[in-house]
Amino acid sequence: MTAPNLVFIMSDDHAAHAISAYGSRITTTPNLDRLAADGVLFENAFCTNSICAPSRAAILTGTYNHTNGVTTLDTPLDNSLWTFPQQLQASGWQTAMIGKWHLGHGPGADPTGFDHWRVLPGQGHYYNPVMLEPEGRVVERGGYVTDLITDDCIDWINRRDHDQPFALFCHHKAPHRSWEPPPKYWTVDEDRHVPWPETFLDDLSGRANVVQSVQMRMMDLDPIVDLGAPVPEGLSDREELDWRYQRYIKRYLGCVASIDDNVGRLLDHLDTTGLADNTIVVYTSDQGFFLGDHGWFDKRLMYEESLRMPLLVRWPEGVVEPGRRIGEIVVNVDFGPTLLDVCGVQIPDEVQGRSFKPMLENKSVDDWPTSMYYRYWMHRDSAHLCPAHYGVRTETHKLICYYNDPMGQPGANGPTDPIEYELFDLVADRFEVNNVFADPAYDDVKGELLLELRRLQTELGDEPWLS
Ligand SMILES: [Ca+2]
Repeated sequence: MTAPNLVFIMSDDHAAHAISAYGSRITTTPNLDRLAADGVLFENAFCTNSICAPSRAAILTGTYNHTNGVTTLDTPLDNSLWTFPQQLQASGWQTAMIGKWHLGHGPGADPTGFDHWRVLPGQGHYYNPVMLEPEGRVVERGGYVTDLITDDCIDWINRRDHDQPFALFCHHKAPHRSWEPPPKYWTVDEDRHVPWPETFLDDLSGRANVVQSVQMRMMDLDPIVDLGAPVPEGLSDREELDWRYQRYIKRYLGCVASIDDNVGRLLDHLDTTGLADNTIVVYTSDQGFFLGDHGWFDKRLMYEESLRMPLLVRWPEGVVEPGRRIGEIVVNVDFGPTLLDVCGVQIPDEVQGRSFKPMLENKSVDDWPTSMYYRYWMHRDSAHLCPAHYGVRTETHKLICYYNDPMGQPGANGPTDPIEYELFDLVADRFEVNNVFADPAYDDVKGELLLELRRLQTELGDEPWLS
């Protein structure tokens, strides 16, 4: 087998439940579904910290944020750290990073390990974005960001050295806040009433106080900046809530539709150039997103909609039984070692993640972990007031400890709040509306999960919070 190529497509804040292959109730994504049909779909791929920069750093370095230092949005990536694209480059792959980087800029944080890079500064813009290249070059672009990033990816594929394998990182900005779809999708959903999620009217009773006070409600969206229009006069509270949700979700889904179109365009290009058979295509997002679930937008919390990453892997020469859905828990730090493994490249010992290549080949892995560790550090972040927490998720339960302390982390704010816990039985309560932490019937489960949390922290080298 010749060395495979890699096309790694990552969008920003694209929740799995906005992909039809994941059973979305609100949209269809035919091109992403193509990837799921021809490859495998991971039902339980989770991020280890549900915000942009930390998840990106975890993917690139194969390590948790307490190890790589990118704990919050205000902690750039030290670009002298090992990353899996660097390893691919050193092993003979041509590499390119195009689109959203969001791990800092300048000599200590610019992308490394890439033969070519052209990235958005910070969050970048949806329309007519500026893009950055090595040596401080600034490129002014005219057009819509998702189209432009795809154009650049296709262009780079065409002008690469055809004698070497390649690894292309196509990182979309969309569908990040503030949502600006392309003109094609401005009015397409105008007359549709998008159904509310099951937990849209969740009153959050029984959940931690710090969770009840996050500023992620529909009413916390800025009508002009986020929704593109002032709230119409004369609406009842419930009517305004629905107006906000419809504006929010339609703009979000318009951005998603453009991602899907452009994934299709890239897949078509691999087909027409004869590259598809020997190219691994990955689609993921840096984390999930609340699409009105629990009444919220945004991410950060360890709840399912935010924790879950879409993960689709197409690998024609390696995936056995295409169309399969894989239920094992995998995490973002596993992505790098897996892709190195698939490419036949050695995985260094410092990597904390583990290769799930055998799952692609439909082989069982006897000692694969059945729990995962999560930590969000950015206490009371200025935009959402989301609390600092860590937790453990198993195949059936989730325990979250809101330790509620900024701990001097960049971008985290005081004051410290009292420690609180949540425990969810994911089998009986998949929407996480019933916190059973204080329920005596769950005392045994609670004890086991507290021990498992501590075990994971010890194994991964993280420090528990101490009062
Ligand atoms: Ca993100």
